[in-house]
Amino acid sequence: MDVRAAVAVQAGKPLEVMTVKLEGPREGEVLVEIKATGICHTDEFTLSGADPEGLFPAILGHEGAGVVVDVGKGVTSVRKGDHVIPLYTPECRQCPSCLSRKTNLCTAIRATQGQGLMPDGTSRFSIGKDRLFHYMGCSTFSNFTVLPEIAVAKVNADAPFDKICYIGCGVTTGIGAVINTAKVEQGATAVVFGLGGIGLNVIQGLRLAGADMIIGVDLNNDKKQWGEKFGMTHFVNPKEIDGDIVAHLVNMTKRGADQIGGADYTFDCTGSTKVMRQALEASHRGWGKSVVIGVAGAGQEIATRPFQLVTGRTWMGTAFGGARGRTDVPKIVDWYMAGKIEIDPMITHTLKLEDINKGFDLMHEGKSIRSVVVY
Ligand code: NAD
Ligand code: AHE
Ligand code: ZN
Repeated sequence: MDVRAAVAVQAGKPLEVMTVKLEGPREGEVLVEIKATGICHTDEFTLSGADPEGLFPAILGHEGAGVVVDVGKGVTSVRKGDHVIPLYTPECRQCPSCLSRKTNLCTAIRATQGQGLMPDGTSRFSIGKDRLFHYMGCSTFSNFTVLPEIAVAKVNADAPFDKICYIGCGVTTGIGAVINTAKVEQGATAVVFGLGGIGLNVIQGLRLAGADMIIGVDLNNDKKQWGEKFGMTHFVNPKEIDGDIVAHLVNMTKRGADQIGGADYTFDCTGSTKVMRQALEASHRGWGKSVVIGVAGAGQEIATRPFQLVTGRTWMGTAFGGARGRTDVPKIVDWYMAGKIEIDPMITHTLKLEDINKGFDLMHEGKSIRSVVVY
């Protein structure tokens, strides 16, 4: 069938909106009409050419919501008409990782997903004789896409597509990092570096978990009011303080008889390896946990003095907030429908597919939290 897609033709170049061919679902696959998709910083990361797994030409996008319009042979868990959210972290419930109960990183299809292909090693997208790569197993920058059955979460059909698409990455990643990965407790102190589409969801996750002191750090002063909307209690712009940001944060979080500072939990939501180090070192001696959420480009590495770890800090990371997609995503949609979490105010821009590059421009300019393309 003919579909409309924004194609990443080449690294560092704007997406090109065009008509491409999509083959129907094969065994174990579903065809989904994508109704809306968010634009995440990770799409920009891959488009920029910094992603070691980046392939071109490809159809990017991994934060979608839509309706199942056809199913391949053997599909049993969803049917035509179901509302679904594509999952870049699938949940097969059979691989050693799923069975371990220790991780959400299902390995059933990770190898082919990283090669931009469906599990049988082929692509469903093409232009003429040329194949187009899938992206993160989702390719939501197309009005129709094909996904493995294990990579869709069936969700409440009353939920609005243009809001719940954000649960396909940003919302789940931010809230999940707090609840599943860091396991933040009531009364905790926390620092969130980077108040964008992910960081603000970390902040609302911290509010949900009952954290007392929530410090937001961003180079952009406009983010202060954004953080405050979702529960941030203090804001720091590293460009506007005297001296080192780590010492500043340690000082702000001093408490107890010994007056040792450092946050119980810190989160990197920037993708800067320099910030990742600051986040670790701003966590509390003896028990601080620092969670890396941001993704960094090929060749970049993190560093710290081993002393930081010897003295009891834990450096950890999270993908998709540790969420098991088919199990947890429907619950997060229900939290949204029940008013337990907020999404609407974070969706600052709604665009047509033809204007998708404007969404990337707004992200670069620091003017958007989330831009959503509505088909
Ligand atoms: P975004 O562009 O919306 O927000 C990034 C924010 O960081 C901006 O507000 C920016 O001003 C701020 N920032 C940049 N450099 C900074 C610095 N040195 N100090 C303080 N603040 C700084 O991006 P996003 O969509 O929120 O994504 C954030 C990161 O998370 C990206 O690296 C993205 O690829 C990654 N991500 C990871 C996962 C995962 O599963 N681990 C999921 C989604 C996104
Ligand atoms: N391809 C990159 C890795 C990018 C990455 O870490 N992606 C996260 C999701 S970001 C969503 O916005 C993820 O899920 N990682 C786990 C995985 O299996 O990719 C690189 O550096 O190679
Ligand atoms: Zn994302």
